[in-house]
Amino acid sequence: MSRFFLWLFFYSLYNVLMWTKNQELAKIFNQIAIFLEMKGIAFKPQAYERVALELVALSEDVFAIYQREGFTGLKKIPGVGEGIAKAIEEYLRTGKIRFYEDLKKKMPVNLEELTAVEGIGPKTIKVLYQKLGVKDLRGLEKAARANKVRSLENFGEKSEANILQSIEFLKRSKGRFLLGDILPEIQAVVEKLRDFRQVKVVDIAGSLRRCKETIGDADILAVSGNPKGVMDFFVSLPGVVKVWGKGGTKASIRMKQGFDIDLRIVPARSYGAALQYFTGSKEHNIALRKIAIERGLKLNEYGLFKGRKILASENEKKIYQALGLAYIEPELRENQGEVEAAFSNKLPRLIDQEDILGDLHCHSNWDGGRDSITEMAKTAQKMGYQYIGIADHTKFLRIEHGLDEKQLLHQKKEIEKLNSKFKILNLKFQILHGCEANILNDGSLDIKDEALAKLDFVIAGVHSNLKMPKGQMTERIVRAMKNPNVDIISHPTGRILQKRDEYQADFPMMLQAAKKTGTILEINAYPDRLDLKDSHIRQAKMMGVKMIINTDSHSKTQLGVMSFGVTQARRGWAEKKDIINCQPAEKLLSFLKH
Ligand code: DGT
Ligand code: CA
Ligand code: CA
Repeated sequence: MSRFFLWLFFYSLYNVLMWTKNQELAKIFNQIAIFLEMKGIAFKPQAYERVALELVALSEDVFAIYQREGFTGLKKIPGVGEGIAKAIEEYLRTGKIRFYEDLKKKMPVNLEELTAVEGIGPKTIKVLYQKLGVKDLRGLEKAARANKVRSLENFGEKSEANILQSIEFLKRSKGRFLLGDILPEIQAVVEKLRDFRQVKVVDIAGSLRRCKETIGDADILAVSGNPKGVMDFFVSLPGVVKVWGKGGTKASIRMKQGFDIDLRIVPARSYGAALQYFTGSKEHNIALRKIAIERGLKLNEYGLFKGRKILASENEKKIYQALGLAYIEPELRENQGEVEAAFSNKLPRLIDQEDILGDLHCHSNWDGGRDSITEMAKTAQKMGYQYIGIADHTKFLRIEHGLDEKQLLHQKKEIEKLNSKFKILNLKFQILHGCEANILNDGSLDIKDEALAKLDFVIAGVHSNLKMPKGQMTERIVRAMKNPNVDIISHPTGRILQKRDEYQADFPMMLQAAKKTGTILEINAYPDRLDLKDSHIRQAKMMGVKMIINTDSHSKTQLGVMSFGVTQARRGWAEKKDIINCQPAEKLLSFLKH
């Protein structure tokens, strides 16, 4: 598959998540679920949550379905019964759902803000509101600082301190957006600009082009014969809620999702220099400028100059060349040694999306996942993969419907059946059977070794007791690595971007243990995890510890987030040889322990 089609595929897969009405409704249904849970109503919350999930995974806009098939069409959406269909219809016709408005009136709390706090759920929100009048994040912080939270039933000094810590974390990450949330939206804006007649060239620059895990604002560059026309078009795009500034060649806007976009129109003859400059990072640019000065040259957003003579300006690659450097990929431009490496021709050959041949950390509907093994496999084949690994949760995780030894055996039979079908059809594709076992407090696993030994691969991860002291947590993970059945450690540091920090664990010690035991570390591609992070990936690579990029998908659409894992790996200087799912299945299995 050509790179363009791969890109298109991921883009459209991601776009599936972008139907706006579906998303608005999903948000409302999730909030209804929380309100109902506060009231202690059974089953209904799960029904609303399920429909919310179905809506975001739907491959069509509900509004289009309703226009075409009316009420009956709505009822065909999985999980949607009479009542929910009526609510959807009401929303599509009036923009409101009265039942939801009533719930909000009775409990006027900012659910989005409060549920963002780690450890705060529906029941807690209710108690906090009823006993302390807490409505939003500010109110919660005030109550916790006044030591009022600890006196509530089921709370204590420790949970109060945890709440404050979590609020601090939220505040620190405020104003930045997850790459995975913002990229599809910016790509949509770029497409609109590209389709606009007067735009000749348009590209993403800034931290988005460098694929940083979080983004302050989006930067777009364009070339046009009519900058003013483009400016007018840009500031009147649908979704613009504020225009911060609008000049002849530069404009800044805020979109309704809360992020800002800077658009700059630059001359075609200096496009390369501008793209280089506005891609950054600032630190990388400063390092380049220093090299230019050392050679008696001048580098700015208009070009590389020797006196008045232009040495390079139109083409970004030529700027690096004229500075005596190999071309540096955007993901590396952080002044972390890439300039020196480019100088001595020692830059890594970064991995590419096309190098990925499969995904091993995928959940099916056997545990809490949404789609069947067959559907997951079909999507993986469409993506051009050679294999997919099914790694459902094991029994300790009850809320995720973790599997026990017996269920794993049943699952194995189903997978064998599917694999023999692929063989008959002569497909170059196979399903590998694994699981994601839980690393318990003492480093043992929640499932018997005999059962694990029968699988193609075993992933193990920490999912409970995340706040252990450093020494204990390190020992816990290292002990799991020593288990001869454990091949891969999932999301090794446990962070959730903008929600919680890494576990307290000694990463260098984890690396040493991984190296010694031949354990593979996961780069979890899920946009709010990206775990390992870039600097960890680089350390692992330097130690010769192998890694695998997995999506941790709980539905087939989520398989598309692989691209975020790939760019993260690139930011960590990873090459094909470092990442085991760049290898065909046979070779990949040879990297595992058994
Ligand atoms: P962000 O938006 O915080 O995620 O990070 P960036 O890297 O996108 O930063 P932004 O939007 O402030 O600026 C875009 C690029 O413009 C930046 O990566 C490098 C360039 N730039 C901005 N300010 C300066 C500066 O003062 N000096 C230099 N050399 N470059 C700058
Ligand atoms: Ca930016
Ligand atoms: Ca900017």
